[in-house]
Amino acid sequence: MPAIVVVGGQWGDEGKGRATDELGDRIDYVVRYQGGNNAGHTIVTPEGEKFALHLLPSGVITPGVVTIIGNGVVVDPKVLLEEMDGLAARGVSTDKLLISADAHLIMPYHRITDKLTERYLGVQRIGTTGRGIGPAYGDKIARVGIRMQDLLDPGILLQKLQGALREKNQVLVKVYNRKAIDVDAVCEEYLGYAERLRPHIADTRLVLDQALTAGKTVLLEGAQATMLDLDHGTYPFVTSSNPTSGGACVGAGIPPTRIDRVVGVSKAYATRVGAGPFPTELFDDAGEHLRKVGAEYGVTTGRPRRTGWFDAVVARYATRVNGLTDMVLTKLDILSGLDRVPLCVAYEVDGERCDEMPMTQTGFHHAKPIYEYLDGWWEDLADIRTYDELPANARRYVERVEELSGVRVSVIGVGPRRDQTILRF
Ligand code: 2SA
Ligand code: GDP
Ligand code: MG
Repeated sequence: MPAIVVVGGQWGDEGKGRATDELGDRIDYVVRYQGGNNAGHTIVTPEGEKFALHLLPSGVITPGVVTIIGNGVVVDPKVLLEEMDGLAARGVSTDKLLISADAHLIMPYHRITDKLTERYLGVQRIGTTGRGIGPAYGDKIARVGIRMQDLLDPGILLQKLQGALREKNQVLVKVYNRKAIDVDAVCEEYLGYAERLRPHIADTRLVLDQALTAGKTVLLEGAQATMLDLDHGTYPFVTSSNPTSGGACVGAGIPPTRIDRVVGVSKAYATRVGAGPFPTELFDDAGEHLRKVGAEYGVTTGRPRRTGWFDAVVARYATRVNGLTDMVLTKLDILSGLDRVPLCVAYEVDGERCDEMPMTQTGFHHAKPIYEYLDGWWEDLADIRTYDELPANARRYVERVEELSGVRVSVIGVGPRRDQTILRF
């Protein structure tokens, strides 16, 4: 039985949490494979109860689903425990949560460095969430990271902390004029978290192999998105992990031969939070309209999101880089009430038409959208549940998105609730 990847097709916040949750009753395991508590995944039940998840996989809301935090995730244990407690208070069990022994930890000095680096970058800042994500992945790559399994051995934890902080404390004091981090205090704090997390720590790649061999269905839930991918996104304005589908194999320890479907989630328009190029960005009333009607504010930081029209160049790129088999197109309801709906079909880069993603960062910075305009629709879509009931112009929009993106649109979102969904295939 298959493993399915759910990946963001744009710059994040496409509704991946919603797409994962909606598949909940057909899935046995949901795995987060990258990122950390920079993510904010929203789920709204048919009764209107809302959950905003940061570290826990979106399957946690569905009873019986085993949730896994994979080796590719960076875990802030304090935030994780708070999230688990918050769910418990609402009657949601996290007993079935497993955390990879190889997942790296976000340490207090990662959060401090994230904020300091952003401040020092000034106008060139990335616009991070300030959660310590980049510095934690930096330490992983530099081989001075601290992992979940290190929490199980106080001697090793102390030794690794001393090693990591020897150089970092010099930098904090001499470069940034800050206080040095107290090794013993951090060690004690993290050993406290270890007590509670110990029962959840596991060899998750073995668990997943056994599950797949036993015919279970595994969903690999991406955070952030294709255009924020460290290798394939708008570097350096990216996150420090690989949300694209290849990252799912590495970050969960599942081989590519197990993956059967790759579902890309895209909004019917586009948003971005943080700095970096965004060719279809709107700076006028239309952009404000999308932000207001679409409630486009960061789930983790509350920052207003930048808004723009659907970008089919980005969509084609997402199809190609991730090997998408299906697209979930969310928030079609937000586009109701426009006379005409612009769709970016290509770019003009330095006077030339460009149908695919420009090769260089400079090219993408210079990209000007070439729009096609489709007739709009006025009907409220919130209560529509079948494709044929959609206004003809909304169907035309979906079919044009599909044609330009090169992947079938198999699910359409017409509202934030789980049931506000149109299944096409
Ligand atoms: P980081 O913190 O190092 O990962 O930031 C690097 C870039 O990645 C972007 N990023 C995100 N973009 C969209 N949504 C994210 N999650 C939150 C949400 C964001 C929020 O669901 O709304 O609340 O602000 C997310 N996480 C990281 C980030 O904006 C930087 O551009
Ligand atoms: P994620 O990070 O990709 O999981 O997405 P977020 O949760 O950050 O942002 C998506 C937002 O859109 C959330 O507030 C969702 O409740 C909401 N949402 C998802 N799908 C739809 C939809 O089809 N229509 C509307 N109106 N809202 C939606
Ligand atoms: Mg989000």
